[in-house]
Amino acid sequence: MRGSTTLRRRILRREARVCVVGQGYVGLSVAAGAAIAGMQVDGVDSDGQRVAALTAGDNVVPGVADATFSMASDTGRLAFGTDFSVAAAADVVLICVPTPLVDHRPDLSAVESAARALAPHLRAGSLVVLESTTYPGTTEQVVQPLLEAGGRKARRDFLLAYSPERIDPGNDKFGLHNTPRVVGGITPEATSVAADFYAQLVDEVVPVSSCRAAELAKLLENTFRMVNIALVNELAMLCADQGIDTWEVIRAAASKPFGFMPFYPGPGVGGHCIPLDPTYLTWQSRRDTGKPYRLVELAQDINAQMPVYVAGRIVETLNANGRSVKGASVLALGVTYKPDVGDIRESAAIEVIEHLHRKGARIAFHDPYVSRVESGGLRLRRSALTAKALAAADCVVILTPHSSYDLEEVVERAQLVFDARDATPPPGRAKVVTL
Ligand code: SAJ
Repeated sequence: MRGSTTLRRRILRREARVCVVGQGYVGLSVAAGAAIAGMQVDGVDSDGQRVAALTAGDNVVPGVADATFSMASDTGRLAFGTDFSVAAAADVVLICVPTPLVDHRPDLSAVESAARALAPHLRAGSLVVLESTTYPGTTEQVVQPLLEAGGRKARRDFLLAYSPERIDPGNDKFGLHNTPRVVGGITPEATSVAADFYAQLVDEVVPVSSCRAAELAKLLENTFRMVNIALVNELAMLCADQGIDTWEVIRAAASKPFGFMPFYPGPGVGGHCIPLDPTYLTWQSRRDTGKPYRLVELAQDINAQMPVYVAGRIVETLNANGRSVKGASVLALGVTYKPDVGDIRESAAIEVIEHLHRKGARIAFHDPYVSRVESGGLRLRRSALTAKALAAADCVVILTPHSSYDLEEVVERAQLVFDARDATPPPGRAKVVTL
């Protein structure tokens, strides 16, 4: 590309100006990282309220540590706006917008509108990187043509690459700088310049030969998790049929110091990554090859049935203790998608209590992060977690074991406990049934 030497030099000297489109936890994290690394950064977002708050120094983005945000703000090199024309001054443009599923199909509308908005402003001699999680082929087949509609041509006028985000909100062990970055470009030069850019932000860069390899690597990471969770979820069903303690089996298998990685059963798979990313893979495989990705689709089916299965086990537990689920008082502890994260997206715990509600149970819930649940006919306000409430419930159900819970106290006070996460302490488990 014309100007690539100048671009690379500006990047290596950290004089490059960076434009980050999308100021969610992914975009703001990388914008903050670039500012802290010494570069001038413009964070662009279509949400004017979010832009105003960030400009005022308020960290309104869950998943970005306040310390990181204030450190970046204090550099004076981080500005926010809604105007895409700032891209005209940018050496590096990062696209970090959401890629949700709509009716189980990838929705790239945010990526497409970002690319369309950037196209007229794209500067000759710049680098564009897509970070949003997506299916193989998106960068070259969707983003590149939209960017070129502004008159600039990829390879000649701008370089284009893909680098998947690996930001894990709330993870205080791995952050932007110490999580290796996979980078793949439309040309070796694009890969190399993009790798130079990320090398200014992270300790380790992992270059690959193409955008598609990088796009697929991200999907493999999270599909790997989803499939292995399904493996142990189905194991839990088999163990229950045979009276074997699933958790004991997994702990025993995990004693193997090589060739094994433990996963644990539960009410199902929630969150903003694991339930969604594999669908990008299965959808693209069917669309582009006509072939199903059978293992992944089967694993998704297994995980999808866990909320109903867990609700069924709770019904059996009530029944075994002389209670019909109809009219039974059930106190659910933890409704977020995983412990110690205040996020209910795709939460399997909420699906479990919806099923119990439909079977006639009288549901109450507690969760330190959630004050209301309004889903599937449920309209609930958080109940107080008191000794009285624990004792009064026909069954206390542990769905998401936040670390703030005193589960010994819960078991002590409750008449009956269903523990979907093997979270309760061993002694005194007489009235505890585990998944
Ligand atoms: N889950 C199980 N059993 C397990 C592990 C998870 O049932 O053994 C369930 C959780 O309860 C949750 C869902 O699966 O409902 C997803 O859990 P997760 O631990 O994968 O957490 P996420 O969704 O926050 O995944 C993110 C991902 N990070 C990014 O995509 C950048 C994932 O790649 C990380 O591995 C994961 O965080 C992590 O390790 O915390």
